[in-house]
Amino acid sequence: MKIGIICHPTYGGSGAVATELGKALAAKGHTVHFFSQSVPFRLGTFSKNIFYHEVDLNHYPLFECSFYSLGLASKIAEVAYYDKLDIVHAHYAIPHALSAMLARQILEDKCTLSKCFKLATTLHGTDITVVGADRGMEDVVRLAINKSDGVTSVSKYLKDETVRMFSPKKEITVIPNFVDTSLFFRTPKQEIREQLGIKDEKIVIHISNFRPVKCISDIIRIFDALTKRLDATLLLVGDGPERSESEILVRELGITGRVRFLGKLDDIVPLLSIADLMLMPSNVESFGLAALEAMACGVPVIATNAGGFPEFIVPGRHGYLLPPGDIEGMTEKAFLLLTDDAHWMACSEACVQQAKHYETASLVEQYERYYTRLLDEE
Ligand code: GMT
Repeated sequence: MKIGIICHPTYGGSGAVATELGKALAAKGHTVHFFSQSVPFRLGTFSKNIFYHEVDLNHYPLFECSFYSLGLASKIAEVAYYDKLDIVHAHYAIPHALSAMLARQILEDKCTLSKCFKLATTLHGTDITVVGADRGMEDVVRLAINKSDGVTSVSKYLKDETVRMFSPKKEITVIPNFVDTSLFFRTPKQEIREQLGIKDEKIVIHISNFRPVKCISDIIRIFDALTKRLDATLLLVGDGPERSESEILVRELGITGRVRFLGKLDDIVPLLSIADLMLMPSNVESFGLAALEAMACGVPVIATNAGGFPEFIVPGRHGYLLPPGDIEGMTEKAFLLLTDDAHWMACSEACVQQAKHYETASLVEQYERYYTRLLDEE
């Protein structure tokens, strides 16, 4: 198949899912064209089946807006026409599915619609939250969903939310996030601990784009309470709007010596491999890919019982799920996991087994079958 993938290049789950999907499809012999504003963060090195098309943000001095969506539409139309794309897979309804719809309209005169690409749209969550915050966007998201040939969501939670808010005309298929367990597995390296100046203490980790929804201050407060009872280091990987406030809070609590802000890192396996606990106290996560990647590396997770987490984290077996904002409860569970070695070991092993149910190969096959189904439909 010839597949176009539209994704955000930024540090975040949707870009990671889209990029890993495209790489895996290319490795299976499909031709994959990526469309993005800059090179997606996990795209990596050359592959003969992968093509990358950068979309110009087209800032004109006269206008205060960017023409990204229009530039993207025209780029998709051009590539779809000359490279004969079968499928365009938009990661996010807005603006990506809308740009793909516009590309189809551009092509209407050039090819009959039956020969034009099929549009698959994957919802990752923020489409829905954007509408939650701004009802004025509702119709535009509904249009993108209803005009796609097929829509997938990354969790049952997100599917239910989408049905509740948009009453879409078509069935939404759940295809969860995935992890490549041949890359994400535990290989603890002493030199990583040494480079970080960590001796025998426990290591707590969090990885995200530091958006408010991630509740970074809760992480810092849980960790602060924990360090009053045991020796530990907190690794904060990633960057984003909450970073400065978080650094201030760490200084105010007097725990700068125990907290490392490591910034954005592509290869997180060496850090996950030495971690004892992942904290993800997000207000909501449509799935929570970082938690799954941690589990593949044998790291139990303490997260919230909101959104998609309960679909793959079983409390007591892979970590614990608590209500958003329950700092005290999360601290207690973190303390339990970090002090009961037998319990930690059982959780760590169960996490590795659970991650295998979300193996890249089988989820990529689901996407392939999904594309084939769309292509077979009239
Ligand atoms: O979590 C983020 O802020 C990034 C966001 C994205 O668009 O990259 O992640 C969303 O998509 C991921 C991949 O499907 C999911 O694993 C994340 O849970 C989801 N984030 C939220 O729902 C907050």
